[in-house]
Amino acid sequence: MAKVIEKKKSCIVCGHKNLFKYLDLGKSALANSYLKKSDLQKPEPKFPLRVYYCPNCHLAQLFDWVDRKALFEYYAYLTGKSWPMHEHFRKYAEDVYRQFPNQAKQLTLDIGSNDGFLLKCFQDLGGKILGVDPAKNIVRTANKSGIKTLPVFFDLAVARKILKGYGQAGVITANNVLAHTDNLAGIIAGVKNLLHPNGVFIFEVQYLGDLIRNNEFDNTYHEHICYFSLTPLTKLLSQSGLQIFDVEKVNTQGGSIRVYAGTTPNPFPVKNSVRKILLGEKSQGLQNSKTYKKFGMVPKKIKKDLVELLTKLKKQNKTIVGYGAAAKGNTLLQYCEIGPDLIDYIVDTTPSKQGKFTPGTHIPIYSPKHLKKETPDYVLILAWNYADLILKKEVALKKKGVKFIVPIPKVKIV
Ligand code: JHZ
Ligand code: ZN
Repeated sequence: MAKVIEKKKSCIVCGHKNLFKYLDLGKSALANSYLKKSDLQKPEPKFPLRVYYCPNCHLAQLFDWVDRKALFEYYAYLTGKSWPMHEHFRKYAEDVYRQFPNQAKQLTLDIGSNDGFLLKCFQDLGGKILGVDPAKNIVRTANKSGIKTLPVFFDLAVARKILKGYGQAGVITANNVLAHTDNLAGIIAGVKNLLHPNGVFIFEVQYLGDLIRNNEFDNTYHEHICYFSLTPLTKLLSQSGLQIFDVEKVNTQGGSIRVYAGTTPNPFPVKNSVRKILLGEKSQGLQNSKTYKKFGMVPKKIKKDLVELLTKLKKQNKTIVGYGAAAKGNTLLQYCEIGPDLIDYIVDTTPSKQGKFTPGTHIPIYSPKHLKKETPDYVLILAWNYADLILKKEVALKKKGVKFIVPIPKVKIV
């Protein structure tokens, strides 16, 4: 049974104790814990969802930490099932090969490799690959499909074992992993230990600058312990003998950054991109607690607008369904208290989510084929990070007169 294992009172990066609470979303069931029909009558654990800002190093971090085994050892999200990620990761691997051809000839390790989609792209380019991921259900299929993956949480001990068995890594990647771990120091120490002195550590994290700018409060859930800007990341890595030398903005997950680091002494020249983003963070107010305080008021407004709209439509006898049973959607639905009384069902391409119910709100999830069987009047796009692509893909529904609602950055019908 999942439980809170720690209430984190000090900053993970700098140890500062005087943290400032800026976001309180009440209690929430775990965002990726989809329920079977037989679970619906059972008590469902819910945990507070609160985020704090460190005025010393500017990290934003979760207060209530849930046992990582409950979060990650069985995992519902599959990279390969979100089709826009295919092109993203294919290009990612090509970019790494182009920029770091010598490093890519050595071992490429992906931490939090999920179903191995990115590693497969590296493998197709001729790379020697290895994955590490704690989700036993996913690792099994990754290994079956020829992507060698170790079913563990990556840390220094695991890094040492890999070093013995495979040698140093030229490339280490970790995408949507650093924000998710309760052992940040352990992961970084492992990377430092395993990376070749000329190797490159590349990772993507959702970017706090976009999260704040675009009201993406629903990206808060128990899996996400850290909400990163570049400033605390720079400190975190340098404390462990790694130096960031390049950073670029990427448009995944509502806005992310891809960060490149080498071990000190850094073999790579530090690019101007780093300075530019650091300066941008100052001017955006990411180092000012007022910005966070203001952001803390966003959820209430979105809840009011969304519930008013859906209730009005329901009164007009309109049918409304959800698109994409995303983890973030489960924060949104739970915080807004939107259940099957307003949303009939949600469609999702992930087979392991289909036939299940959303955590906390108990809305049934079906395959996208269901939209043809029971065509609704309105579709609420819960995977709003893909709204443009979904709208393009679903022109047939639009032609039938179906209307789409996007909840973030503000509630609107498109
Ligand atoms: P998507 C996940 O968040 C979980 P989620 C995790 N914690 C994280 O940090 C980020 O990813 C990186 C479906 N879909 O990608 C697929 C359709 O049905 O926004 C997914 O279930 N049809 C690791 O879950 C969901 O929507 C479609 O056309 O918030 C999207 O989830 C498309 C494009 C997606 O991430
Ligand atoms: Zn701090």
